[in-house]
Amino acid sequence: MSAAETDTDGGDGNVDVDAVVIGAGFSGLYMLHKLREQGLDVRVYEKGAEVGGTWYWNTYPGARCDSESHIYCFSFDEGLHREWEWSERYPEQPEILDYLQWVADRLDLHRNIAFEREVTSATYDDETATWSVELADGERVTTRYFVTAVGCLSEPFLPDFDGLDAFEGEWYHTARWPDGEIDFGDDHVGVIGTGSTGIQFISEVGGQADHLTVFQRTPNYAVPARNRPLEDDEYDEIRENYDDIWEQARDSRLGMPFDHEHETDYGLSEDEIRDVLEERWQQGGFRFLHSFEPGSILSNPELNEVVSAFIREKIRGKVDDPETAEKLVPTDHPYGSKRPPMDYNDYYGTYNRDDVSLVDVDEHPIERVTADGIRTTADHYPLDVLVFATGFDAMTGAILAMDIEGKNDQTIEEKWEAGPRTYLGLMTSGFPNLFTITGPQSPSVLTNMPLSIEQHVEWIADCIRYMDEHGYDRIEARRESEDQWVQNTNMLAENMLFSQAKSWYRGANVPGKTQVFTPFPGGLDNYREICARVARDDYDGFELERASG
Ligand code: FAD
Ligand code: NA7
Repeated sequence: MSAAETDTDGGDGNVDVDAVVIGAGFSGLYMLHKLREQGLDVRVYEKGAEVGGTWYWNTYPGARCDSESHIYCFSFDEGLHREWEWSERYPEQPEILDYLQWVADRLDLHRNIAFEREVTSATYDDETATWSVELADGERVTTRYFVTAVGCLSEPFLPDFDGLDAFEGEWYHTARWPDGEIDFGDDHVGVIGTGSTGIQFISEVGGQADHLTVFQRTPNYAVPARNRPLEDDEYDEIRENYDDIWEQARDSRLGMPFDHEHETDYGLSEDEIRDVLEERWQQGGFRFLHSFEPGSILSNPELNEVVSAFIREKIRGKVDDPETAEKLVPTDHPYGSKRPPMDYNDYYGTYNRDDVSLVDVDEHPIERVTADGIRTTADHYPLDVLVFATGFDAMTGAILAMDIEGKNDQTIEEKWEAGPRTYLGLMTSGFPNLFTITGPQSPSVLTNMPLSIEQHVEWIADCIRYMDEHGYDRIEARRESEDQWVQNTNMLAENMLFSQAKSWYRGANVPGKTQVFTPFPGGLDNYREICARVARDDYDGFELERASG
């Protein structure tokens, strides 16, 4: 369906549409629904061939979410979360994609979405307070509001290894997995990366391939997910308490409705702490990070060391070969300072298999990809298939992939050269009427994202309604408010343990990327209050203008 054919009746006066939204994942779907409900003429551009975003692209074996299913969905519409029933605690990618397609059908969203259309650039015109958005095929669309719903984890990162183009086998990045089943039966498969994705892939494919070689740079703390089917009675209970569940999740640091046993470990003996951890270890998932108030685990080095040591011990207990076990035990970063991965399928036990081997590429870095495998500084590993579970250019990659030019011909790339600069993660000064859903310096990836996404979508929609009701045609973040917000976010992160890890939160995974902590670590609960106060105070910290000046 081409843009010209999408069901829009043309924007007011001098624009084609009122709002252009980029992306048709959780964010783009809800933003479209919300703005259309407000009577705006909205056009969504999606470079994929269907809705789903993350769950359209990440179809690798073992892909599933690590938020619990009953909260990894939309909460804004009672009909949606009461009617949809998840099959298990952590659904797999196909089920999540089905859910998002079901939502798009239920809300009749497809008619405003143009698929296989990539936005490549956008230019702001201060005269008319409008954006001219350009697509890869050269088409241009003018709009009042420009909303990026491009995702925090949608720009795959592929390390620039010499020799990849001469590799004679098959290679894939997990975020651009080919359609259809791949039979690894007789293959010697190599996988680079042991983050959340690598851990899912390895425990799924270990035993399927003739041999699986894992190239690990940094060992990770994987906590058991304790996945299982969701029983009917359990679902009945969820439905009965859904309003409380959502309220508790919204009013929490991570957007998850999990109580924590104790605020901190104050006054607890080491054994008492271990008992708390053991009980939460049995519950699994992010309930383990809620053994104590998550903020205290992520900022109190003594408590964190007790938690980290607890997990290290568990890892040693699962791996037969002590040498391999030591390679798998994280010692370079505190638990939680990198995104905590989940273990759905006996990840550490996978290394007890004869047909699975671990290569430490921190000790012996990868030199190059050869025609038939990988060469490290210590050895050569023949491979038929090479899988890059090497993550993403997170938080900024998808935005900076477009050439976005604001006031005074300044591009976002120039503006963010020393790291992203936003106010609330929602707007960046010099780029009026451009809203970034789950943008840098917002809670985003430190939370159960559907709730952060809903909060941003509702805030943006309310803001646009306020502007329309008050006759404003442009809104822009004030530079001083932005500076304050960036400073505040950096200070919070410095006071937590995040600074002690080379993480994608900080862009440390992408060579040459400016390293700053990009999500807002102050908690979704606190952040919601700040955003609500800003809106209540007539959008304090933003510059609002009327066309009539
Ligand atoms: P996305 O789903 O990333 O959608 C963005 C869309 O924008 C994509 O479809 C992309 O094609 C499109 N797009 C980007 N640039 C352009 C352009 N220039 N032109 C046109 N289209 C464009 N979060 C959680 O909270 N819990 C989890 O358990 C969880 N698990 C995850 C597992 C994986 C493997 C990954 C990769 C992420 C996971 N996340 C998880 C984060 C996940 O990204 C979010 O939960 C959520 O799906 C983001 O939705 P979104 O709509 O904001 O972005
Ligand atoms: P991550 O968490 O960024 O993991 C990427 C992995 O790839 C990680 O182990 C990296 O090691 C490794 N990596 C990256 N570049 C290289 C090079 N050049 N050499 C060797 N190893 C490398 O991405 P995921 O996809 O697993 O997870 C991202 C999010 O998506 C996650 O939070 C979930 O929500 C899903 P490193 O640790 O940097 O040493």
